[in-house]
Amino acid sequence: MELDLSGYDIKISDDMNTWEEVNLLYNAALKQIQTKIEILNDEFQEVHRYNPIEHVKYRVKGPESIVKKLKRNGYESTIENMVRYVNDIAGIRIICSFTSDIYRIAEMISGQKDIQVLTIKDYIMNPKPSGYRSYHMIVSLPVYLSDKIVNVKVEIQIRTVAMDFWASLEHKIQYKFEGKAPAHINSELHECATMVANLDARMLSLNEEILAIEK
Ligand code: 0O2
Repeated sequence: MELDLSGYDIKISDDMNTWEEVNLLYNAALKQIQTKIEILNDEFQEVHRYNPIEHVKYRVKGPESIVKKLKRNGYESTIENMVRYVNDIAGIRIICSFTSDIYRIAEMISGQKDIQVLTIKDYIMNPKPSGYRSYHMIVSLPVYLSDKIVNVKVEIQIRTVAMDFWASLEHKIQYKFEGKAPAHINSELHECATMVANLDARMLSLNEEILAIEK
């Protein structure tokens, strides 16, 4: 994916990478993680006869969002700041069926030798005040270029189908109201988030019961 930066006030210092190089690196990191996730899913299918991953979405953050995030956090729009302070330029969202899959997948990813886990935010154990639930990891992995190895950061969000359904609608609502949704909508969303958590717990327990019978 090409980053079109015309029209954005971004300063590129002489000794820093060009946008093209940065873009190439983040795309390369996403490709590598994509392959790793596919292999892990295939292996899991082979061993356990079961697919933990429903689907995966990949994206490189658009320049407008990167600049907005830098400004919001009080940083000048330079490539150096972007690489240092914006952790989710390359983002992956892994959607699975059950909450237990989330932790299994996170463990499989962090167990890979060339992946370094920089931060973990477990919004399933500690949901956000909005009700948002998801498991976030910022990881770093080496990208091999012809003359150097560069460590590139990727944000991995792992959540169930139900959590994803909630997060998409909540995101749309917050976007529509520019983050200031009426109180009754926020409280309805929070109630729905609790229902989603209950649904996930009941579906997991049903699945475990079925698996026990199969054994
Ligand atoms: P966008 O446009 O989705 O990319 P950090 O990225 O670590 O510097 P932060 O906000 O501390 O900043 O990270 P956190 O809490 O891990 O959130 C990162 C991303 O999670 C957000 O990206 C959202 O995609 C998602 N997210 C976090 N909280 C919520 C929430 O309450 N509702 C929904 N729907 N999504 C949420 P961005 O950069 O905010 O936005």
